[in-house]
Amino acid sequence: MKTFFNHLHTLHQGKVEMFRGEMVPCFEVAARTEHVLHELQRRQLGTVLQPQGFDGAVLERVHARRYLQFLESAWGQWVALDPANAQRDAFPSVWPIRTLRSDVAPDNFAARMGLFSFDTGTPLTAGTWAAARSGAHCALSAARAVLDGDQAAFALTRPPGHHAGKDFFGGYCFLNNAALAAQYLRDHGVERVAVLDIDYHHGNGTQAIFYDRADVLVASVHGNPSTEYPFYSGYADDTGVGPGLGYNLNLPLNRGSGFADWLGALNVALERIAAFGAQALVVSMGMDTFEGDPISGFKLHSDDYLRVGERLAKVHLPTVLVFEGGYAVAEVGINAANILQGLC
Ligand code: Q9C
Ligand code: ZN
Repeated sequence: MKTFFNHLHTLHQGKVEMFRGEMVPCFEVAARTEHVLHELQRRQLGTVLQPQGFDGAVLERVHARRYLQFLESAWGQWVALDPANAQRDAFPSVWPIRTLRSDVAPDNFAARMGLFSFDTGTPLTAGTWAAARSGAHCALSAARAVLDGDQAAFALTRPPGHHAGKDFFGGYCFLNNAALAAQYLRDHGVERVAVLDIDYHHGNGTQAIFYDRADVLVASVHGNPSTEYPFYSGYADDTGVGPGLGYNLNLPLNRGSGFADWLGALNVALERIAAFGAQALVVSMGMDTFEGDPISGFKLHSDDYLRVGERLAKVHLPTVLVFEGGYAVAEVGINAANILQGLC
């Protein structure tokens, strides 16, 4: 299987995120993808390639132009506020919640940062834009490989993507890699695309991007948002809107769930995807369902990921896999490689 590795991922290196009133070291670190790369190479699970280039217009198929322009210019504007900011990650500090205007983009940088974000856990750094754009190109390259006849392809990238919406970042995500891959498949002749999101956290960005559409089915198994991030999205009664009604399937499970319950939910998602008549599958492959994950609450074991890969193989659809979360750094390579090995 081809793996498109984001060779620029280290350009995104957050130092800290805010947690319970304190700045704590980032969980989303560069070593994550390096462990996965190392394990894939050790097991000889396929060819590692760099992404191809894509026109900027491809990103605009999912993201708003003014949001992309914001991301591209953000670091320079952050440093322009104060030269000392060059040593500090950029964070928002104010947001346009209900009753405030979110239709106008203020000139003030902090105000614009809040307009385009939803949490204080997602540092923006000097190389975030370059890393995120190259990561999007990995997902698009994987979609291209599948269009060209590969049965499966893997985008090994960070920062992750599934929390990023059309015009917002958050949850460590800036560009929605899985949504870009799904849209690219749609734009190149695949009529019905399914996105399966198996990250521990609900992929609120992906859900929102396709929420009013019947051509891309989004199905997700994740922690119950009543207690788990991102809290304001991912409930079972988020089912889609307008023409998209019935084309969004959320299968929340309570914190503490183990593999038997999780696999039951996965089977429900895959049955819905089969009934939909999907012609291609995009998997948001979060590995933070692992029992050892420091910020999550499911109890999957390393061997379980072999079974996950085997189950995905039985779907018999051309499949783009996109790396998402997974913060048990020492084990994330083994767990991700287990899915790919089970799939092959
Ligand atoms: N102190 C992904 O897995 N913060 N994003 C949780 C941790 C947000 C996870 C609190 C977690 C976002 C792609
Ligand atoms: Zn996650």
